[in-house]
Amino acid sequence: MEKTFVMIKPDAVQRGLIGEIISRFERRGIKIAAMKFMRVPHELAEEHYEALKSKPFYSDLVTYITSGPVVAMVLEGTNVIKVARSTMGVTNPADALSGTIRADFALEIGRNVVHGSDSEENALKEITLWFGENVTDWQRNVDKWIFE
Ligand code: IDP
Ligand code: MG
Repeated sequence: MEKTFVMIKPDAVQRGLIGEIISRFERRGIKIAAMKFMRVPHELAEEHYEALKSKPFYSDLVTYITSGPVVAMVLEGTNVIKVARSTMGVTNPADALSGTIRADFALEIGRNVVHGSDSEENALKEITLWFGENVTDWQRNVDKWIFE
């Protein structure tokens, strides 16, 4: 079963949106395989966003992600990399479809409330970076009603 890395960013934590956001994934049928509430160390933020190092917004992005606690998660399910991102909506909340997390809870690209891995390669990289081996393999009783 596919896995992805999702983070509830500091703005969403400060705004009391943790439950709302997790509910969206849970209700869709996505399974939680790991979760932690934490302050992001500067080096971890830099490594997580390494691919964006050359972007003009990179240092603001690292400041944003380290500005308060986040909820880091590993989510599991059929096509979960793609499905988690479609549940989140596109990067700029102004362009996100209504009903997605970013459209429903955010206005600006630099305060877009959630992160989700964008490829199999990055999902694996991010899960390893944030959780190492601490991912829980478990069976839900409802799995047979969600996974064919
Ligand atoms: P994604 O989060 O939808 O995968 P990425 O292009 O990977 O989008 O960018 C990572 C994060 O960097 C975004 O979620 C957003 O917080 C921030 N970001 C991206 N583009 C901009 C920008 O043009 N200005 C400010 N922040 C940006
Ligand atoms: Mg990205």
